[in-house]
Amino acid sequence: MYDHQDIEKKWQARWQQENLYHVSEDTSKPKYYILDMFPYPSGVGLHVGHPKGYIATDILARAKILQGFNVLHPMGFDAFGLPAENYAISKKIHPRIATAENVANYKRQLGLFGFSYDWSREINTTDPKYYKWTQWMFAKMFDKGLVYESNEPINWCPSCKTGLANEDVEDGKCERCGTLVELKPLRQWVIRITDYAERLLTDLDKLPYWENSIKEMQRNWIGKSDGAEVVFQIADSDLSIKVFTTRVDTIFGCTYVVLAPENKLLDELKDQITNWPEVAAYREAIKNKSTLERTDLNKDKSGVELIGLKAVNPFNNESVKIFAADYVLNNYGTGAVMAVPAHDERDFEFAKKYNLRIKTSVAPLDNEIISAGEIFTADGVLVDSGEFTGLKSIEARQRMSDWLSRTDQGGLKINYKIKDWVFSRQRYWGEPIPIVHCPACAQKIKELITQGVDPRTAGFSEGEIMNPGAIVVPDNNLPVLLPEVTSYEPSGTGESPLANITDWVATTCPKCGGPAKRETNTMPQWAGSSWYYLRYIDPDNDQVFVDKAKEKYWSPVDFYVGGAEHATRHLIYARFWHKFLFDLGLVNYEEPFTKLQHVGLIMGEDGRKMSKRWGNVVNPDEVIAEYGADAMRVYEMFMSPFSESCAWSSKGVVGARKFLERLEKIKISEKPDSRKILSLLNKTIKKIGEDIELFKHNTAISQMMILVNAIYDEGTAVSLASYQKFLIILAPFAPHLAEELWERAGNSESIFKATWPKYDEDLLKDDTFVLAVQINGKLRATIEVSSDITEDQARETALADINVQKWLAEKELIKSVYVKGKLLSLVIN
Ligand code: ANZ
Ligand code: ZN
Repeated sequence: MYDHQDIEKKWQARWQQENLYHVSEDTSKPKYYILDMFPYPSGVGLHVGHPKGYIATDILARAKILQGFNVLHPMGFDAFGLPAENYAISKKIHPRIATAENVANYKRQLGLFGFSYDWSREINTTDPKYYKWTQWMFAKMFDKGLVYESNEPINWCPSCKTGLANEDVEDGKCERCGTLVELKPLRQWVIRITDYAERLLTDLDKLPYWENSIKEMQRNWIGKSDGAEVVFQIADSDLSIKVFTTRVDTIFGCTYVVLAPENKLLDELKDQITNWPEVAAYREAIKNKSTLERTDLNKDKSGVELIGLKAVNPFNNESVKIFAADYVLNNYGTGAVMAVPAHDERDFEFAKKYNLRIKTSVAPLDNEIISAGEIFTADGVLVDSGEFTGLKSIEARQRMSDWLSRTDQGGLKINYKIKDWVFSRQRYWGEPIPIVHCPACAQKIKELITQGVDPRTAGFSEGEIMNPGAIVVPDNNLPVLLPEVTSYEPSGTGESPLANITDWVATTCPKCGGPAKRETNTMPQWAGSSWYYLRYIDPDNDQVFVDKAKEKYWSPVDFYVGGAEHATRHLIYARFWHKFLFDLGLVNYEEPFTKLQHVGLIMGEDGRKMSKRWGNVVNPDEVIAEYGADAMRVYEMFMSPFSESCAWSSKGVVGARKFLERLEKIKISEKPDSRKILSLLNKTIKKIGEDIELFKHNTAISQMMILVNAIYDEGTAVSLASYQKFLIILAPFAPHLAEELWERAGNSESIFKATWPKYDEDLLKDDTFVLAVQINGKLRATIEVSSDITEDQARETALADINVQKWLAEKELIKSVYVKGKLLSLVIN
């Protein structure tokens, strides 16, 4: 009888009692660290899509345990941030209480699956014992001068009422709520992640076990761009415009220059711009336009000429018009471009609209004719380009950049698309930023600098000197606890709700003891998740965030599984954060994750994304109650290749359940197994071992199904030895049922204390061979036959073969000789 409810309850309790999944460092065994992207516990609980990755890592963890590894397989909760806070606001429950309830519910649900987590290592990013270290690491970044205060316009979500990092914006919309983001000037803390851009890029080559698609997404996000900067003097002015271009070879075709409307240079040039009111009005008009709208090729271009000003092309001293136009972004390159309408699409569109000159300076190499109204954007050969005429684009770029640096008018320049990390949020539910603002210290730093004294000699850190008045909270005052509040709704003013708690805000400066104010912005959700995998290694340590020797033993993470949506967010932040800790000598390896695997989504039965809106959400609690966790596990692993998305099917669960019911009925036989069964079992052992590692669970399961069918063909019974081997390879997939059958077979210890079976190479060979049939010494037929065929059977089989019969017609068989496993020789007259 397969009573899944009894069986699953029984074994989950037993595992817990025996503390089966508790691990510690053990140098006698190879280590294996398997990590899931930890969930943020939302109010609605898990749907059946969430655990897909967890099932796969659990299978890997259990297989590795059986294979003799010391396996670290932890779980925790990423519980700060907008989803938790928005849920709390909508339900009018304090986020701390709501989060605790949600975590409890998630743990209950995860428990139903029988996962092999070492729960003694559970972490929660909202626990002060945890976020103390998040704050501590931020403070180290601050000390190192990697953090700066800025008032630049940033992405602002009017619905979430907070500033966002570039990574939080998808197609111009807030990644959380889908609202179109605006640009808003805001005081904010920014981390200089761009200092790590080159390493984040080149070290991708050290990650051979990452999926290429994810590495490519990171490369694009980092967006390295090789080009040149060129200085255009402004005619009759001391000022100049620096542009960034990847196509300096086209510069003889430059017919105007464009500044981003926000470019500060405009303010400096104000007095010389005769149509300033028009320019100012344009600036105002485009203020809230999203980056997406501004850069979309298909959107109508707009701009305004700066009348009264001309820019001088350093290569030919030609004076060209200057525009302010919003297709140029202020926060990329230099916020200014040289426009070459003959060779750049956007410039071309703009030039057509404003009737500007279009001048060709690069021609195709193969004399291809460009028809009128078409532009040539590829590399080619320079024309009408002074002394550079005739050069190919690549060489021209090099020579022209050399000339620029020789004449001090620019030169080679590399730009990255990745932006510094906007790290403050104007929300309640996050880690307080461990900074206080002290006017006296600001004054002191100013004075020291005017006296020519290095403020470092007075005990100020690099960060404090860079951000005068911002004093970092010293280690022994951490954590800065998130204060209890009654009203935590976002204010929308650009101030965090913490700003209203005056007795919390008012504090004393840890440097000078004078009155100071606490920073009231909080950290983004990405903060706590940037280093959590390190904390699992040493979760209770209150001296350091992780003991370096333990870290050396367990790191790097061997296998990391999670959603592809994190490719350019969490996975960039965590790699950066890790490199920073590595530079401080606090961790042993430069990259945190050796192997990365993304999970394909599970869609609703109707093929749509599972959502309350479509009413197609399947709750795992119900599936498990009806069919059991093991059936659910087997089904989710069997439904499709792991990284592909696939629709849920209730029929599929029934199929998985039937498979388990069938194998539950297999009996133990006294007789030895047939060669066929032994061969199939050994093939299955080999295949399952390989497939689990490759995350090809679907083919592993179908191989087990083939084996079970073969056992049914032979009386539904196998020898005890074979039966036990089969249970062990089944155990990672259906751990409860495997334990139960293991016990019924007479074992008293958990199946997870057993050893993964070795397969026998000899038995992998097919149990058939190809019989060569010779007639009078000539090869006349080849027939596949069973390995245990007798001489008589071989002759009968040969004589029945039509290729043999052809030669036998009206002839008499005189003699036959059989060479076992190879050949049958017939002699006829
Ligand atoms: C002149 C030119 C001629 C350009 C040509 C391209 C083709 P990536 O690869 O993205 O780095 N550009 C530079 N700064 C910009 C900004 N702040 N906003 C909008 N566009 C900007 O592209 C660099 C190219 O994008 C630069 O090279 C510049 O246009 C434009 F036939 O300069 B190019
Ligand atoms: Zn002070």
